[in-house]
Amino acid sequence: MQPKAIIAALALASGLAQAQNPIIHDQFTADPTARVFDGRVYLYPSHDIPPVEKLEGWFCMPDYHVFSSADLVRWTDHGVILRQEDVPWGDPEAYSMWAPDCVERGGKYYFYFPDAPRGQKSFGVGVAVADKPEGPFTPMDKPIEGLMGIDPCVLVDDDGKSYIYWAGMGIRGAELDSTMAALATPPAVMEGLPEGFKEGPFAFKRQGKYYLTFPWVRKKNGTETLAYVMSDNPLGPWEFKGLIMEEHPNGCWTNHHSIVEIDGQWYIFYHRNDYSPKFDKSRSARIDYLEFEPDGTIALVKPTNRGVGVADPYDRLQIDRGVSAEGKVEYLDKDNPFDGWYIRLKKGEKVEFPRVNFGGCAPSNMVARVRTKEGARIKVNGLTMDVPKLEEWRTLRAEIFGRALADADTLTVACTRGTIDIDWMQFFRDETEQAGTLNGVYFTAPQGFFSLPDRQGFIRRWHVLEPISMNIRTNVIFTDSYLREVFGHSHFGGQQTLIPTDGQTVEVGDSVQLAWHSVESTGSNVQLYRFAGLTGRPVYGVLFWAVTVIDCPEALENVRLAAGSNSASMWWIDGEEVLILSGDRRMVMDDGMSARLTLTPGRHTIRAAVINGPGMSNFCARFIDENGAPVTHYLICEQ
Ligand code: FUB
Repeated sequence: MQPKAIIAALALASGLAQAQNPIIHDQFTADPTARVFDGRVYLYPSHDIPPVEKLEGWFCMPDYHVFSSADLVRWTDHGVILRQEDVPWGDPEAYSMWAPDCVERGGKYYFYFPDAPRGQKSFGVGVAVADKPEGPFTPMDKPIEGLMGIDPCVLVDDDGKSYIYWAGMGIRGAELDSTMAALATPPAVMEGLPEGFKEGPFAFKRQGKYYLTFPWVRKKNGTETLAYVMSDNPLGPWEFKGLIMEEHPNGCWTNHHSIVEIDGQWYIFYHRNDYSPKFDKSRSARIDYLEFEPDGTIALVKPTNRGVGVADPYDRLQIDRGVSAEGKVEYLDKDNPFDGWYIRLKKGEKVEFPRVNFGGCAPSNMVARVRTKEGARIKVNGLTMDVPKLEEWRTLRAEIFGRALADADTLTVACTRGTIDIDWMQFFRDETEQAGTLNGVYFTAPQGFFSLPDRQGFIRRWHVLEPISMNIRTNVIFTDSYLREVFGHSHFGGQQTLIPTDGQTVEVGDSVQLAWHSVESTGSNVQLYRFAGLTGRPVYGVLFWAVTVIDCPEALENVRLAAGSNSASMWWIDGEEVLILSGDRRMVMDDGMSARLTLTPGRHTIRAAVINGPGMSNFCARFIDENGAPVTHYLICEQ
């Protein structure tokens, strides 16, 4: 089935998109430590800001925010939880609040953070405590004694013991005492790690094995990979196992990560300088899936822009974050990377956006922010959107039909003509349609006893019977004789005489009860396909009956009934056949016309039968005069 795309300009207000990579869109977020507390994921990153003068070209980190998410897709910023000015022992102007961690123990949340002690050129690690994961956190008066270094990470073991790891002349570790703020054992260099610069330790336990993971510069003049060692003991000795992630392809020197299991799936949180391509000390947190091999080793993670989680297509999908072998991804505005990206697709290229959930509902509209110099055509899971030439970015809407997307879990956008830039896409379902009411976008309830033909003379008020199911696979069978036979067959009592009321039912075939609905179509074409969907009936292989009554205050002389339908139809006035539209038809206004008619003053019944196999059923009907002008001086009434 080929849908028809209607394109109209829309002015949509800009809003926050869902979080593909990077996951936080309005600030830099480095060194992301993720923890799960009470089923919710909390993210404790550090916060890069553009460097103050004395730190030009270096890290500049004044405070910490905490973020949380229930689905790894939408993130809530709970605001600042600790500022450098709040740390009693810290230099309030050092901007040295590097990679933190947070763990829960006995109902308290312990936040570990590096900072520069006042008057010293080194780093200490402080602890701030809260009753809730999002704070408020109160920093302790002094840093952890005997610990000099950065990037603290705490492992709370199954036996209740806790261990702290940090970076300072290699990776070190020690047991914490029960206060969670003092070392219970002397710091020890972790043995068994590879040569080369290392920092940012993150330790976790899985299936009885300890994993110590860390950023590692494996090559001379290289940048950081993520690597790991394993052990049977929390403080080693360790055995080197290999890489978790290779160097960033864009040259970002640091990487820093955390690894967490959420509902049985493992994830890696890490960073890259997505929003700061020219300065790699302004970084952004990302997430990807992480898998273990059967022997417990970690499979190499290839960073993606798509990230993790299931996206809601009824919210904006940053289609440029999809997977594309050929499409070129560019910043929307090179001077303002926080504006995000777009993807350029040439004819024959495509982008796939995996893990979308339409919830089994067929969207009725597709909206895309696009630009194309010469005009282009895209196919979205086979649904066509023709885009006219647009020099500037525009938001376009295309009406879509059918259920092609309802069960899709990957959105595939392919360019089949021209070249197109796509920023985002969003789908809309007609909420009233979902609710199954006929008082919505395509139909409203008729108001009062009378309605008028519209300005073009179209009759919008009808009683429509829920469609009768027919086993029709093709519309080529709709010859005049076929139609006369099918429409002449008695499907229900009063087929040619009944003027129904809203909700009245008729019995069709063997005990199938179908209801009549009184509707006012919101457009001049009566969208029977939508009507069928809204009434919960089949939309293909269907026979519709429609009736309306007109009241002529004076005679309508030499008028013609002009109708169009998808697919074939037959029309009667006061029980007399006046028009047949046979064959496999598309709906075109005035597609067929009756002979000249004169309608006497008073009431007349117009009845239509529309039959369709695999197409989108609809019809339109009006009276026109001898010059083809619409006839409008009559009333359409309830009975
Ligand atoms: O964010 C500042 C430092 O950069 C971190 O502490 C290191 O791990 C590196 O990511």
